[in-house]
Amino acid sequence: MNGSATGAVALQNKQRTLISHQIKHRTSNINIPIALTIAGSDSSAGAGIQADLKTFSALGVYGLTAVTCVVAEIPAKVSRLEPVGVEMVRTQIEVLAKNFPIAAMKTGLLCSTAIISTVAQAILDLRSKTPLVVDPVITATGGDPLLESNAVDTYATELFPLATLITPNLDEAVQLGADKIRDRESMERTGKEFERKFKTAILLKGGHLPGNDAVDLLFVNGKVIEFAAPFVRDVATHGTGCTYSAAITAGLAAGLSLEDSIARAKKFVTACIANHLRWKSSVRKNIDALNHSFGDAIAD
Ligand code: PXL
Repeated sequence: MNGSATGAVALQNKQRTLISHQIKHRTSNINIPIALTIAGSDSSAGAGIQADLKTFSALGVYGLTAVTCVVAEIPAKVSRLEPVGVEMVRTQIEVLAKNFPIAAMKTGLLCSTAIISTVAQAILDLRSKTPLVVDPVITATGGDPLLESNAVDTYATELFPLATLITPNLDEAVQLGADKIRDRESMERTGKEFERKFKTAILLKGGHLPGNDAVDLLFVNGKVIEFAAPFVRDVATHGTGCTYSAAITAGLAAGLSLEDSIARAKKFVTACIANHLRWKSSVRKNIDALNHSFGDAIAD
């Protein structure tokens, strides 16, 4: 080794020593709850598994992922979507469930009938009572279709019966068989009908109804519970559904009740929108992204 190389190694060692002195070692992380997301990858990282992982981290939960499809997109436009093979989807779920104490799970974009069926069977095979939040993703925020057109029935027959909570927005509710929802009254009618039909709790998200608040209604055990927050205007909100359902899942993983998980998640998603990031794009006017990075501030 020549003189300058020896000097470089000595410097590296010095840096290493300095760094290791700065890091506090904490090994007792066994109490960190674990949540699994079974969802698609969004290349622009505002939605999908990327949003789920950021949300889990912000809320103090360790996130695991089973990837169902890969989407090349920016917030306003989907360019290409490729499903992952069903065996690969099944194996991801199986190895994770065998090895980690998963405390709650969610599904996001499942993209095809075959993947919905595979995920439902893999979850059934776990024979566990782990809470499951199903976000029935059908269309991207920008309007592009994400789910095979005939796959909606498979949701209803195979996956919904395993769910602790289903979280449709108003458009998804219509695609799942509801009449058009125009007001609070038709929201209540639809939610009650869905709770009876799908035999599980429903969180119907009314974000797009007129008014100053974004109002969501939880239908559980025959009761209706309202969650409202001021509507944040003039932000492109790609990924809010994923973030909301991931935050609910994080709450369930941490042992909160369904109602408390939703109340905290509503605050979290509203704060992510209010504190959004914005960049100027060379091709379009702006790119907005949710800001997931301040979970502690709203956690309690
Ligand atoms: O926001 C819905 C959604 C869910 N999952 C993935 C997505 C999108 C929207 O584009 O890409 C992977």
